[in-house]
Amino acid sequence: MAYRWTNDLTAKDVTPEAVFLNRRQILAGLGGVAVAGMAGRARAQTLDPNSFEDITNYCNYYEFGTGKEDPARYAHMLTTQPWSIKIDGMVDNPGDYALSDIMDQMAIEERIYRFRCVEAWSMVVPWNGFELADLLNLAGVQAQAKYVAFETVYRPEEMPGTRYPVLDWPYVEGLRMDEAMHPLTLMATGIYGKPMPNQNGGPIRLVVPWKYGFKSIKSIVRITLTDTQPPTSWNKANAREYGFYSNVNPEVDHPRWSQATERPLGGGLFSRRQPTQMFNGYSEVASLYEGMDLRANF
Ligand SMILES: Nc1nc2c(c(=O)[nH]1)N[C@H]1C(S)=C(S)[C@@H](COP(=O)(O)O)O[C@H]1N2
Ligand SMILES: [Mo]
Repeated sequence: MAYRWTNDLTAKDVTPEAVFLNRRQILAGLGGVAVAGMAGRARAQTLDPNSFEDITNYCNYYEFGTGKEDPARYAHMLTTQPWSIKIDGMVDNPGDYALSDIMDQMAIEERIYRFRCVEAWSMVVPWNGFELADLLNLAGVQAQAKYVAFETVYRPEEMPGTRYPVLDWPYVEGLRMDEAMHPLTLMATGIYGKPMPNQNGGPIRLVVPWKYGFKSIKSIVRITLTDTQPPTSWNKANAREYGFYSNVNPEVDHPRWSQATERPLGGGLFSRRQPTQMFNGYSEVASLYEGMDLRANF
């Protein structure tokens, strides 16, 4: 497993180091990057990742408690080795896939993504991982499959937060097939080149950077290909507040607060709200929703 992390990704101008980045990283990994026509020079939007400390100590992982610091305190209780993912439903090769076998077959990339929680805070995370599409192709998606359903591990004895009926456990999420297959959609296995900390969804979690954070389900043990839209935890908990799509959208407010701006984490005293971007800045996904009313399909 080769890590190709480089701090050069935060530089304002991507200089000759760009040679070492593959096309996917240039198009997708930097999010805000536009490949300039001039002399093949790529120009990066400044996207300074939050610190490892910030990213791993301010978390949402309700299976370990609803406080932002609960996951960092309790998630060590979760056994993450060995780990396997059951892939079932409309696939040619259903079965239990050992994470170690999956990792052997995947090229691990770095992706620096903006991350926007529905609660209106945001951060920038240097994830390591592989595209969900690569895993789905390994399993062989059948033509009739239209959605992908995900499930988080559920072990009450290792997850003190599940004693409380905050959500209907296990935590479940879902994507439409074209969203799941999009090259931005990542199965993340690390942060800053380190294995994924349990509190951030170790050993493997989803990252869908143009959607609110709760779509990025943690500690995945099951992936099911289906022809019907799967139930999702937050939608089951409050359908009026949390839709299936949950694309970041500054024009569609949460019923209880505005989504027009967000508070970047880690700014300390100088923390200022910044405008929220449509699709969290990942405008390349807009074509997936062409012709859809994004207010009705929130
Ligand atoms: N299983 C599970 N996945 C989850 C959550 C959760 O409570 N349980 N919280 C979600 C929410 S609301 C957010 S904002 C992100 C937070 O990811 P982070 O803690 O790595 O920043 O995880 C998402 N995935
Ligand atoms: Mo969130």
